[in-house]
Amino acid sequence: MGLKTVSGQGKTRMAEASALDLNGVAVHPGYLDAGAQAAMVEDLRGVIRAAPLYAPVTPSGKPMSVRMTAAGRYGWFTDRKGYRYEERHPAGGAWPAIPESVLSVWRDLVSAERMPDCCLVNFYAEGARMGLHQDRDEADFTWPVLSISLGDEALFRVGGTARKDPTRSVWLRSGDVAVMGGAARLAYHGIDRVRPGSSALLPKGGRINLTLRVVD
Ligand code: MD3
Ligand code: FE
Repeated sequence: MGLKTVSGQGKTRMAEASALDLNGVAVHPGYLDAGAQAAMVEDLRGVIRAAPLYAPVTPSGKPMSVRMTAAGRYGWFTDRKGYRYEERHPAGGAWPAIPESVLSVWRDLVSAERMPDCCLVNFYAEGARMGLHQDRDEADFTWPVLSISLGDEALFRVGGTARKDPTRSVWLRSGDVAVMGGAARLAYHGIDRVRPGSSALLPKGGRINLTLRVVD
């Protein structure tokens, strides 16, 4: 499948011919080439320097295996008090700006009219996972969530809007981008496992996932 010219928001650009559909989630395999991935990781090093990764705790008191930070006006946050968006990192400072390299993916695949308020940064070391859940702490579900995968491959699972709905799985690889819009915006989803050593992008291994969200 080759490239084709597409028009939208008054501009014409080259785009992939198609995305894969996984229960309504549009997966764009290899959306970012190796150079774009490396440049994005450099930008994320700046984010993590300003807002270090921390270990979130669920409202029930369980530590999450994924470490997190964020960029943008809001960061998604969890502790004993509950799930919510916060305007400050737990150390007290405002979150850093979302890098332009990241915003440009949103502009290209979602919209140039409205930018995301939150870029949640999830870091998966070996053994980290994320249980099946919905993303529903945002005010407006008409905006999609966009996800960018960097580093080691991860087994992504997505179901329907009820927890009992059947699920399908796909390996997300470094440079893949997924867009969850329409009915899939409230689909249950999670990460079952990460395949250690499957990518050389991060020198010490692991996986970074970015999720871009419109919060309010
Ligand atoms: C499907 N992150 O941060 S990204 C999360 O890879 C989260 O770190 C996973 O789930 C990760 O909340 C999965 C893909 C994703 C993100 C949001 C979705 C899939 C989604 C929202 C609705 C449906
Ligand atoms: Fe999620």
